[in-house]
Amino acid sequence: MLRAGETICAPATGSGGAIAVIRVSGPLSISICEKIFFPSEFRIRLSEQKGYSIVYGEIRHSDEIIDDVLVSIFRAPHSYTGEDAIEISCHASRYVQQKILELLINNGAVPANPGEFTQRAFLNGKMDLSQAEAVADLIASESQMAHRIAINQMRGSFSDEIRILRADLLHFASLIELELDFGEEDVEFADRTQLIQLVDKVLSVTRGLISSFGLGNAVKYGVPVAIVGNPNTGKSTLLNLLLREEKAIVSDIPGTTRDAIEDTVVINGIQYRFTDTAGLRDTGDIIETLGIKKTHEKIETAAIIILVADINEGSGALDEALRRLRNKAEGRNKKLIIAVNKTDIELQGKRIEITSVVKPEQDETLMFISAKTGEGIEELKLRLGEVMDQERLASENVIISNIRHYEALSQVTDSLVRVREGLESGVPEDLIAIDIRQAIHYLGEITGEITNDEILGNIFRNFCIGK
Ligand SMILES: Nc1nc2c(ncn2[C@@H]2O[C@H](COP(=O)(O)OP(=O)(O)OP(=O)(O)O)[C@@H](O)[C@H]2O)c(=O)[nH]1
Ligand SMILES: [Mg+2]
Repeated sequence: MLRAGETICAPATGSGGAIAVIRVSGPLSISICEKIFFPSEFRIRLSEQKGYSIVYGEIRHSDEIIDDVLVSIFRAPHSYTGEDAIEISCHASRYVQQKILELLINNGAVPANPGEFTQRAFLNGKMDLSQAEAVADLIASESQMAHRIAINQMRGSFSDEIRILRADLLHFASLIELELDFGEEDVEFADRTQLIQLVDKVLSVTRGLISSFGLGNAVKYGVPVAIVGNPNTGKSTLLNLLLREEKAIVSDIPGTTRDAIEDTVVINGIQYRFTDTAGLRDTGDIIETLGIKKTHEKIETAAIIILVADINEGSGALDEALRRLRNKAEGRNKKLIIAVNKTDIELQGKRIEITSVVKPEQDETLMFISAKTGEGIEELKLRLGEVMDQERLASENVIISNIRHYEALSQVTDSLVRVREGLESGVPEDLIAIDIRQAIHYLGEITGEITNDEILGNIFRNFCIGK
């Protein structure tokens, strides 16, 4: 997998646009490019240029001019990868790009693997592993919040936090191991109470990070929101309104929606994944029954549920729907928004009746909307943001969104819980030291201080080519 001596090349830009960038990195970058690139100022030699300079000229193959290009020169270690590197800005024709890559390869470069530029940056110490992962997250980010989490991680705030924890634990380990060295003499260098305090401090940080994962993960992939309710209450109308698109079929026939219909939209900086579902009722229709089964599955996986009710069906129907939903969501940390719909055709007194009978519990909100006129929709959107803990997202707190980090932090926490128990119940130092070492190991895996080909392979395989 490691082939640091090679010079790699790949297109760095996606399809579309007028200009494309081809990236070259490795010890022979400049000399390979010199063979195919001819500066318009003929006295200029690429190999004599300083880093961060740009040269204008032609890419040629024998006598054939392939393109007018700009060549940017980077000198090790001042490049993304830390190696000598070249970026060729050419026109975005697929033919031109292919031709330039061919020329580069014929002159000694090799095609880059997915993520190989970033992997080299990691191996050359330009960034740690969690920062490298954040690069991929940044490229994939589609909302302000996903962007914020990625950029914080890329700038190293998460890595810093992990490194502090690791340093704390290394200090702890050294105290314990010192005692081990003096094993026979029964000395205690480390004050137990202080050790317990240190473990508690680290534990509170790792637990905080772990608990941010649900939020971080939802923000990264779109917060799953299930729109559920009785047939004909206006679920599909609401979906279309939120997506600003006629995505789902709307009709006055109960049981119109049979399959779960899903799409994402960014509202106030957060991406949501809304799923419109088949209305819940007993039916003999086989297809509809399958749809209703899907609705139940969506309720399971949603972070937020919007229960849509028809205002004119009154509190009885709503209470019944609510009771069933609460039973189903019992014990799971789901937020519920009760959206009483069709306020535009409210029969007199219905709103008052519903408000006086239906009592939202904790994590539930009752609101009145019209999916037809848009009344109350802004409030609904705001409420979605509040439910998503927007303040916490906007704060400087580190939020993790990467399952690999989550799993490593869970291991750290498990090890530290054992350490704490061990300290309290007087377990021998050598056993405690093992758990401490394990916690340190897993923290090191996050930043890449400890790594192996398998971990690296898993991470960089998911990158695109050219990154
Ligand atoms: N007046 C009024 N009619 C609405 C409103 N929302 C939906 N409707 C109408 O109610 C009927 C049912 O709407 P749908 O959006 O298809 O309802 P649904 O909940 O998706 O229905 P199923 O898919 O059958 O479960 C349609 O005729 C809509 O035009 C509203 O806010 N006001
Ligand atoms: Mg529908």
